[in-house]
Amino acid sequence: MTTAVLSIGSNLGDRLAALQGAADAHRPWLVAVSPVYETAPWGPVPQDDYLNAVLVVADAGAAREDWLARAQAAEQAAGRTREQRWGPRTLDVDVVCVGDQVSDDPLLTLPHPRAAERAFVLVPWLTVQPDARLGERRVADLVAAMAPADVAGVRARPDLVVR
Ligand code: A4P
Ligand code: MG
Repeated sequence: MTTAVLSIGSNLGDRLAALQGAADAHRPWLVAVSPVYETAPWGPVPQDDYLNAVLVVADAGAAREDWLARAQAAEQAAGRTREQRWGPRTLDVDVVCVGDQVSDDPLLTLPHPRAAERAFVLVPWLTVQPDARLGERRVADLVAAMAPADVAGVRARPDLVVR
């Protein structure tokens, strides 16, 4: 059995439809879907705000590579093309963690190397797994240690729901 946490994000086109598409693509394994958040863009590229959410998925038969393959299939189904690193995209699906597995493979690094510093990953994740851990650290502690402005940039959108 592997349980994985996936971060989903969109800032191009119909953002909510893209997130819903990611949930639909993972329907057979879907355990929980976080609320939707509108988030200030992270990283060096100026771009529009994202919608972000987190999916928890589980599959007794899945290896970690299967979660990456499923994530990339969902991106392709959303019409994702790979252009600029950290640039705008119809759908990004990142594998945040697969159980407590650790990997330094550049094709699938686990836990995701930038998840711990991203409020747009950690804040939604906490809503569905309040006791979540990222490596040695509690996600709640990571959020508590973040700059307040980073956390404030992650705004709940209760009017937008992914199921
Ligand atoms: N890869 C390695 N480890 C992983 C993993 N754990 N999960 C490899 C997913 N992929 C992993 O990813 C590049 C390569 O990383 C893949 O071939 C895979 O084998 P990519 O999706 O092709 O490229 P990318 O998405 O441009 O790069 P990256 O590093 O995933 O971008 P980020 O870091 O996800 O940045 N701001 C807000 N507010 N919300 C966002 O969702 N997203 C980005 C994208 C930037 N700013 C954002 C958001
Ligand atoms: Mg990505």
